Amino acid sequence: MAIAQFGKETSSRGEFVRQPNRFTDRITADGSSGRRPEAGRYRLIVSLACPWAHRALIVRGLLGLTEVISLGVVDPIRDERGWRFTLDPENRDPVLGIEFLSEAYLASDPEYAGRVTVPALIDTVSGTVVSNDYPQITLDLSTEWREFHAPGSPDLYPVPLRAEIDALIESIFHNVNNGVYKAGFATGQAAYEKAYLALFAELDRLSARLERSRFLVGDQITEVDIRLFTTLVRFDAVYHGHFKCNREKLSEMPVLWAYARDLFQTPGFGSTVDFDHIKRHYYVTHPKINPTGVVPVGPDPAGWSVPHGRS
Ligand SMILES: N[C@@H](CCC(=O)N[C@@H](CS)C(=O)NCC(=O)O)C(=O)O
Repeated sequence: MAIAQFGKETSSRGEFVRQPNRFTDRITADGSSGRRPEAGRYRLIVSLACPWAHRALIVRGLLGLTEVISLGVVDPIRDERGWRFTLDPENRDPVLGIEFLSEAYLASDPEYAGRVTVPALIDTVSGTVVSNDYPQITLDLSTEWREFHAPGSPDLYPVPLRAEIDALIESIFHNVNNGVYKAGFATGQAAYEKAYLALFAELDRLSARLERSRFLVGDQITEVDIRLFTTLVRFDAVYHGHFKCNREKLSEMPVLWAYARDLFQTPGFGSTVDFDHIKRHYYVTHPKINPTGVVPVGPDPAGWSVPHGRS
């Protein structure tokens, strides 16, 4: 069996099995979780390369929470000690005062031995991790932080649409968001092909759906569009080549490509996309997949600004 990129998360059949999220505390509007929303107290740590962190970055912006929840951005390249704050003066996060995200994880759980992941929501008072539970972080920003939402901000998780949104979230997570990782991190042919087929079957279903409606659930952007977007925007730059998801490029799937451009051109989306961080992260930090660490120059991002023609 080939050597896996993440050995502890690879099954004997060569399948990638993602680790559970360790920190799952919540910040709730009524404080019943022991924490309530507070302006300036919590800090969101992201990598601009990471699709799971990217969701939180988009939602925070769309809801007008940028002055309420501060943002720290890690270097897209991890060293053996993990995510680093080398983009900040003196290589330290200016608010938390730490050089490595692992310091916050270990302050929260000195025994922590899993991967130190982004996004992470940190309590700036204690310096500990409140949550690295990325699916819950965005839902809580939408539903529990309402008192701080900017006037007129969208409802990304409307109550009457939740059953439909949740069902799509589930299949998109398994087949697309995590599906590209299952293809890319597979160490066996069968595991890879299974993930590849499931991915493109789901993309075909989504494409058919998006032929009929502008967004995944009706004519408004919801949480599930954001979750699909963060995978689609990385597709041609990374997943098509590096993760071998190459039946077609996104730019060769007309409906999905126009839909992705529609979102990209919506305020709060395109400005959060950093193709340099995205490409350097994947191509440099997966040495089992790309041993040379050479980062591709293309594709030309100019296509993202071509009018999408959707309405
Ligand atoms: N928390 C989830 C998802 C978040 C995640 O995987 N983030 C990636 C970046 S896209 C990360 O932080 N990886 C750190 C590592 O692999 O050491 C997980 O543990 O799988």
